[in-house]
Amino acid sequence: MEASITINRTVLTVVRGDITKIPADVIVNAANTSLLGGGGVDGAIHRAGGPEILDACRRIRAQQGGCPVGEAVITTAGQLPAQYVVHTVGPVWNGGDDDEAEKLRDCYRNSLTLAIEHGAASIAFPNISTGIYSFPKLLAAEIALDAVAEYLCELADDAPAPKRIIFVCYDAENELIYRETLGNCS
Ligand code: AR6
Repeated sequence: MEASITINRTVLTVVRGDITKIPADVIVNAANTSLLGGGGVDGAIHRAGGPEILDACRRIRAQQGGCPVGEAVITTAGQLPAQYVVHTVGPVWNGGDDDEAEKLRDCYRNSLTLAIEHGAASIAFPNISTGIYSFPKLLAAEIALDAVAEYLCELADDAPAPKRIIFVCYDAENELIYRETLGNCS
């Protein structure tokens, strides 16, 4: 069952599943600064999307030398049921005194900006930094939902807005946390 709320002109939805199977205009990847792939959702996206995605990441690397933490780049989605993949680099959790919260907010904001610039009506986010990078899941969910809600509320009335943002939770704990956190937003 889906949980959802509407903020401004956008429906926010929480689903459980594999983001590589979600049909959306933009799928967001939790990448690393090298942009050369890795484990977790990054590995799954490159496996399912095929080599075109890595080729595009290599071209970006050649131009700008990777992607700093909190920033985002956009590539083809290869064979995925999406038009684009936005690769953003979440912070490694380091106890909380290293601006991790602000860096995670930046991931969501910068990913939204790139996706909207590319005309995305639907955007799917994974739970950035909550796997290999060990960000506490509840805090990460609160930051994700707050950053996205604030971004949508700040959009001008005549600015393009996505119709749908999907928070894709892979594990049961994140799904429960997101459902509860989303419930507290309404
Ligand atoms: N679909 C949706 N979510 C997934 C999937 C999937 N197929 N697979 C895992 N997750 P992680 P991070 C969830 O570790 O913490 C990589 O090696 C997972 O349950 O993928 O940002 C990169 O190259 C978790 O909730 O990303 C970086 O080096 C969430 O995705 C590093 O990991 C994020 O977990 C980034 O670490």
